[in-house]
Amino acid sequence: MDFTAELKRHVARVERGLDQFVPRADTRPSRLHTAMRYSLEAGGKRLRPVLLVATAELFGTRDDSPLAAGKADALAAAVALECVHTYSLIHDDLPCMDNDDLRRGRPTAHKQFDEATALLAGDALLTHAFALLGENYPDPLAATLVRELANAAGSRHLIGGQMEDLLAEKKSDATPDELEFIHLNKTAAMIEAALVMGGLIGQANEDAITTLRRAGRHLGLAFQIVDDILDATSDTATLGKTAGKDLKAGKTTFVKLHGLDASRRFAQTNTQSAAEALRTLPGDASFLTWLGTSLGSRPK
Ligand code: GRG
Repeated sequence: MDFTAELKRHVARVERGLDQFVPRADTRPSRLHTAMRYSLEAGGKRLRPVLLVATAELFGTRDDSPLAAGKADALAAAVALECVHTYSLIHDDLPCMDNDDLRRGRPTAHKQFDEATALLAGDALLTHAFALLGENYPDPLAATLVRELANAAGSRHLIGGQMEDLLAEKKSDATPDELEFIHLNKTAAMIEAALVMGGLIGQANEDAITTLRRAGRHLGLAFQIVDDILDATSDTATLGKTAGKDLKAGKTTFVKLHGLDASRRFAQTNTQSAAEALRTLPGDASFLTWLGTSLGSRPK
């Protein structure tokens, strides 16, 4: 399989889905819908939605697959996940949080529009995600997907991870346990949700869902460790967001706690654990494994 071509196919499909499932910019109030699309369309790797559709395909949901009969299409859920992810980025960049000027290579939403519009665009993307799940999936699948996404994005995971991150930033000396909580929840939970939601849409059995959870958690941890490494070693132009910010702020990261070499080893170990879990799934998980592995050497 040509994995790079496969990745391009998935990304192109996700981009079309974003256009299809998000209200047009001229929908009233146009300023709000323009801001929502501004942040969504700024690019981004589309990692989470690609993981979701690729996992669903692993269980036979591809439109032209003979296995697809009776299975739901994964695209609306992939868009929902990217909407939640983009909301979290918009809010993370606000002056009351990370106060950043650059995201996905463009001025952040509050710089391009204003703080109130950015706040509302984030709120609207978050809300829209759940409308998409409710509108595009039959019961009981819709309820299961809503529960999975709400849990991953909620106070015990994404938002909880962000809260502990803000608290840890103030004291500049987070413990390894606090750092693990932050990474598992702020980053890994949404990556875990990508794999699990894909599996749910593909009607994966309970054992497979448990395996997807484990793989997602390891992938998420590896992804965050590499994010910390890139913050310390890359530059703003390549990343499309401010580089060196964590170090400058004295923030505790994997790199600060363990050093670059150990961080690289830690990322590799987690990638391998994810690959081992994926190998036990029915079907050909080689694309997912390749994608997970390539995240370790990603430039941004
Ligand atoms: C405001 C509730 C709330 C949460 C914010 C996403 C987030 C939590 C903070 C952003 C800062 C950060 C380093 C988060 C860790 C997860 C991460 C690396 C997000 C960036 O994801 P990418 O690299 O971004 O997939 P793109 O732009 O490629 O989609």
